[in-house]
Amino acid sequence: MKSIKILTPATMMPFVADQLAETFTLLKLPAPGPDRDKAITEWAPDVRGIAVAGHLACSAEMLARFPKLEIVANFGVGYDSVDAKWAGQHGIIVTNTPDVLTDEVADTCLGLLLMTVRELPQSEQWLRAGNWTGKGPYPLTHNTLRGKKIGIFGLGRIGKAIAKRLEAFGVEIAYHNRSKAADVSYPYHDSLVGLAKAVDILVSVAPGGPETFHLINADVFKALGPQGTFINIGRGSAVDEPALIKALQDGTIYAAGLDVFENEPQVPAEFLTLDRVVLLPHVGSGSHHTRNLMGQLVVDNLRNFFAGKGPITPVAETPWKK
Ligand code: NAP
Ligand code: 8YV
Repeated sequence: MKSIKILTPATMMPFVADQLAETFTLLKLPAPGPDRDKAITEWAPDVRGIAVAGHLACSAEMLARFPKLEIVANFGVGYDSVDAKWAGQHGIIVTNTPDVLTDEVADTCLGLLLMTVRELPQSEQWLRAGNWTGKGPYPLTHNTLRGKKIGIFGLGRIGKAIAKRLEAFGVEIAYHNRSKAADVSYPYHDSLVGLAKAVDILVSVAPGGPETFHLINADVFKALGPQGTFINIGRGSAVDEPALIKALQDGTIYAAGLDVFENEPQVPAEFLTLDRVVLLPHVGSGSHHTRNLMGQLVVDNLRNFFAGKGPITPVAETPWKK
């Protein structure tokens, strides 16, 4: 398979790049700028596979530059940075990394939820600043998980793993998807506003992309209400961030915990000025254990595909037909 040329950004994790270089001829793309563009123009005619993470947007325009492209292996379960619909229409397979990260992301989500509701980062900061001895105990929190209803927007693989953990916390769970899930008995809401109205805490683990773009908007925050908490572990593009900032500033909702943002790694400065907000730098799947499993799936998808055995985890828009 050494004659097969695979393109990847130079920032791809070494665990992945090293294995790809063992099997294929690996072309490492320089950082964005004129050098990257020159390299793409020079290499594009021969590239048959791309290994990519969110840091290289594979729009239709980008994919169209590679006439011999057969497969895009995405590092991540969310593949909103790849135009999979266009790929499907042009006979290109897209793969992602489902399941191997589900439990890690669900664990992180529960951590973020508890941090936000019980103000754990703020109280730790209180101790570090010497306030415990100076000013006394950290103030009691108004927020709690006790007696709360939690709504999950995007009850798929990760959403269900979050719900399973939440069951052990003794809270009520409800959800919104485009369609009712067959394998759960949690109350289903056919609208996001309806779900937000019915719960105290809204957790989004919905995918990004045009279908969810800014769906979590001012109406949703109004429905969640002044005691409400919003947690996002899905994608930042699903949230109207200015509306969220306003809702937090004027008390439309009480608190938020965010692992994802619309223009990562940029985080709107207003979030940093708000007291009842917990901010994480997209660390949902970020352990060596889980990132290695994801990386291995990227490598295995490419190796399997070019060995003629088909992709392991093709996305819905590009089903594998032998
Ligand atoms: P999944 O199994 O495909 O679940 C996605 C769920 O969202 C499905 O239940 C789907 O149900 C629902 N959904 C999709 N589009 C919707 C829409 N327009 N309106 C309402 N519901 C919609 O995916 P997953 O493995 O759980 O991953 C979910 C997302 O988590 C990923 O796409 C990624 O963006 C994010 N993620 C974040 C991190 C992190 O580090 N923060 C890590 C991993 C994943 P219906 O089809 O019935 O609508
Ligand atoms: C990754 C993620 O950190 O899988 C996803 O969709 O958001 C995360 O697990 C990200 O995709 C790596 O770029």
